[in-house]
Amino acid sequence: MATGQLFSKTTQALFYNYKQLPIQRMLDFDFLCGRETPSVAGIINPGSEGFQKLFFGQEEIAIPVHSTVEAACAAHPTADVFINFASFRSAAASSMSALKQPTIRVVAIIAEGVPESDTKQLIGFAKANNKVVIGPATVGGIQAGAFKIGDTAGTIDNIIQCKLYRPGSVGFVSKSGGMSNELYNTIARVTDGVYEGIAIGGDVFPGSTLSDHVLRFNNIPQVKMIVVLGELGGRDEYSLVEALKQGKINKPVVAWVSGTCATLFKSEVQFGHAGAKSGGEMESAQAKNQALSDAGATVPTSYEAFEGAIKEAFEKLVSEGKTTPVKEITPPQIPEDLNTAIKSGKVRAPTHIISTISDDRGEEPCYAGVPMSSIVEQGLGVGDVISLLWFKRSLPRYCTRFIEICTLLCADHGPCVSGAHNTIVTARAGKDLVSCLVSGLLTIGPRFGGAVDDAARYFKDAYDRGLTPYEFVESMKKKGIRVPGIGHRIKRGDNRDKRVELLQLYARENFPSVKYMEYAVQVETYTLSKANNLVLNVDGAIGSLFLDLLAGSGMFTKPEIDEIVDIGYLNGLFVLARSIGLIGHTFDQKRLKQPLYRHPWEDVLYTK
Ligand code: Q5B
Repeated sequence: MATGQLFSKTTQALFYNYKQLPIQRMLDFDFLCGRETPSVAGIINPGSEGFQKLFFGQEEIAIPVHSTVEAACAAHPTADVFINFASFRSAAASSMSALKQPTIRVVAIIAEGVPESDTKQLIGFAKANNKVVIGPATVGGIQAGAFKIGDTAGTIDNIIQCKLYRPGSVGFVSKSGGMSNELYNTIARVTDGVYEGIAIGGDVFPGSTLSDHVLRFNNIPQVKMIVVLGELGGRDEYSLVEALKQGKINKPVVAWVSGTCATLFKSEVQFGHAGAKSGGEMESAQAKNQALSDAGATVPTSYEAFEGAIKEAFEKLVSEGKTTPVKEITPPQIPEDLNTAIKSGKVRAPTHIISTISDDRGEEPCYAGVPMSSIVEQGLGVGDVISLLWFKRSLPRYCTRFIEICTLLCADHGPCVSGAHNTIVTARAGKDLVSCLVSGLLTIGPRFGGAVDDAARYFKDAYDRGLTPYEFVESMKKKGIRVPGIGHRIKRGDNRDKRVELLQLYARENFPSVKYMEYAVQVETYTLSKANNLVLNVDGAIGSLFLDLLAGSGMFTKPEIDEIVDIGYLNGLFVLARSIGLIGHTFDQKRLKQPLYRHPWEDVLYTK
């Protein structure tokens, strides 16, 4: 392993596998330490590229996302740490790719369960190429006040409590990541804090060992003493014993090997980590503690006495003038995330959208308060769903059936009508479904299919004001307005629109009152006396009958009816229904592989 510092205040990392929380925690730590550049230069998210927005202090920054390790390293040649959040399945392959990059110096592997044979290969490659592997099965490490790997040291509150926002003078290495949090706290209480802390991970074969890091700490001038937390199982601690015996470490070492309780069990016990299993006397915590003590490390009598031993060693250094405790500083306040602040009731924020018809936040979506499962269980249909989502209430079955009949009858009216024609031309131009659909829908308006609302408005106004059909039609004529809902290109007095007849029949049989429809029929009688094509058309039939539905069902107040007519809900019925046909025409043209449409010259009058 290279001697000395692994990280500095300008170290930047590439983060493999996008995980919002640990990256944000790294960036928050950066802010706390007063770093000028974010410690994450780029993210590698296999298969995707672009940017991820994250906070750097109060500002939002866009961190580039790359799809491969190679692309990320090429884009960020100064980022020399690779933080690997891949799963145990892909951690080895991606770590090897990173180690092979000339720009990468340190690789931290977070995943647990990486096959030991793969780890051995990584270790071999790293050693041969003078690179450092931390992990697998590690939380990572931290250089106080400079750089932090992923979730190391936990929450910002914990980091502040452990004073990790500025360097102290203790080098700390541990097998366990969880216990390293505990020790950061202990060290902060009884010394001037951690300079650097590394969790090597609990696997049988760690990428770098306790002694690797202790030897490194020994070469860092700012580190004045070293704290080691080992655990039972494996022989890693013995390389540290050797280094101590050989006099390679000249700074005070306070060490404890946890797992002394293993002797209380009758049989061999596997503790949390893969490597935490006493394979024999030599690998027991007792034997390793004894060996470390014999080699010159300060080893307390129990874990409880560990804190006291660290305190004593630090105070000795101070009293001997070998170190001066670092001056305390106040870290900056990290702006709280809006969501966290809202949850804790500290702030309130205005919403940007108001919605009253559906809610998908609970266990299942609700339409106007009715859960989806209840819609299915009650055997409700599309008419009921329209009634909930458009009118925000459950209408009686005869009403929802009427809505469904409107939908059935208006679903299509052949390829020659405006909407279908546009859709067909669009489909033949090779456009996608949505383009074909909207190109057809865009023709719906006052002349074609979109006269339902106006028909309702004018019929209601005329009827409510008590105008005779004659007065109504003639007043419209005077204003130069065609009566909406009257007239058709192919339907005639002697060739009525079957749809209109079916709707009228249904309403006469099911509605309590059809006064508006009867009025529309009287208007039709008058207009037919003027011209044979001025029939009550499908728009007029739906418009007048919906007025009867609104007024007769007893489900709407007068102001609510006025609002529905005023806003114009009813063209929605035609739009919804005709979408079915327009989608069908799109599929039809594509299925028939129809070529680009070109209108024939002969069908155009070219004139000046
Ligand atoms: N005249 C529908 O006109 C159409 C008159 C009128 C007074 C009227 C026309 C109209 C109102 C809008 C309306 C919905 C443009 C129609 C639909 C869906 C569809 C379509 C499909 C489907 C047809 C001839 C003479 C002129 C006009 C007069 C015409 N309408 N007078 N009130 N409403 N209606 N739209 O046949 O004296 O000669 O100048 O605008 O309700 O879109 O199947 O095709 O399902 O897809 O082109 O059913 O009625 O008649 O313009 O040659 O006029 O009648 O003033 O009088 P036409 P024009 P004059 S349903």
